[in-house]
Amino acid sequence: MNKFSWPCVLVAVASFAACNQTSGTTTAKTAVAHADDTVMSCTSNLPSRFAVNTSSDSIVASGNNSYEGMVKIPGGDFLMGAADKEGRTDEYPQHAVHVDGFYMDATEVTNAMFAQFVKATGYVTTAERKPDWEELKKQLPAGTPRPADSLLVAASLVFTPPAGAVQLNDVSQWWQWVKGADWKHPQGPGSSIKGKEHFPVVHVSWDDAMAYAIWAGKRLPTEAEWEWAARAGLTNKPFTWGTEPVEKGKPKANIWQGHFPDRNTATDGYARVAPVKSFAANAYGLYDIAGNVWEWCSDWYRSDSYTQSGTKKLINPAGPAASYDPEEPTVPKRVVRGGSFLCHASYCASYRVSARMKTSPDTGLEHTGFRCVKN
Ligand SMILES: [Ca+2]
Repeated sequence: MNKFSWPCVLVAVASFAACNQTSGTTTAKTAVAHADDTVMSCTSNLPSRFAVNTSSDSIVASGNNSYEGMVKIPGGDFLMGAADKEGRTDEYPQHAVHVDGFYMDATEVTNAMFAQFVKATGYVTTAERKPDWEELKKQLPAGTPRPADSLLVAASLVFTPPAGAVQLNDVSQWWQWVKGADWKHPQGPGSSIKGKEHFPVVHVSWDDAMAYAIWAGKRLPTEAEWEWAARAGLTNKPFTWGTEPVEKGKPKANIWQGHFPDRNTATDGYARVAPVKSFAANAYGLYDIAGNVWEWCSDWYRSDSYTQSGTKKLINPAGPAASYDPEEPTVPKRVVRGGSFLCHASYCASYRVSARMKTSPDTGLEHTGFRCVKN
């Protein structure tokens, strides 16, 4: 088990996991410095993680037009973004948005659902592909040394809790680059999804999620659709269930309890991923829209996309034309939403309906999945 060192993945994780209430900058820079010590610089343009065609060009739609497992989300108008002062900078200002009605998967895509897709198409996920150094180095600064063979392997990032309290600005303390970790082996070789058919699929990249969606005759939600669906008809409430703090009452979502990242009391019943439908649905019938696993959206991420929205109501916004994250300006990123089983009230709190996060589209992690929508 190697400490993760793959640069683009590392950058993505640094940004993704650095979801404290202020900024991910420190975390990302710390992680980049860490990468410099080990393999190569992260300050270049982001290389395609595996430098192979991970697009969904070869995926043929299954032709299945069923709406089974989906719930109808009505169209409507809302104010997108944080209504209170609990948001991070990129959640402001609130701005008026209209979305047309659509259908949304009631649950995150499960291992059983993803297995059907792989069986039908032979699709190989990003995490299962070995990096091609000859292609990869074309996108890195001249003279970048070749990483050790032990790092140029099919691998993914696994949550590995430290033995004791650690600085929260160093995500390498709890993420490890594990050879052989992928959707079928969530904790690496020796782990499996046997008996976990109804758990959400994880270790899927944005490319993987897009490929699945095409095959299923669906698509990924826009960020606006996702937030509208998470708000479930409530106005300016912080959570998909309303206003009650997440720690009060009965467990509302699969998050982290205890002390992050070293002590998880799992009082909600789950230390890692939970089977879908383990917690109550929101008013639209969506399960686990808060917590459990992050969910990919179709949009590129821009930290300033809300400030650029202007005052005119946006109709079915599909996000910016390109990505820009000032914390990692050379790394294109897609939006993820909803938080995960690693979100803790003191550290991340991304189970809030307006919380935004971002990661590079060629990165999968143990706490990242998706659900689809359909017109
Ligand atoms: Ca939990």
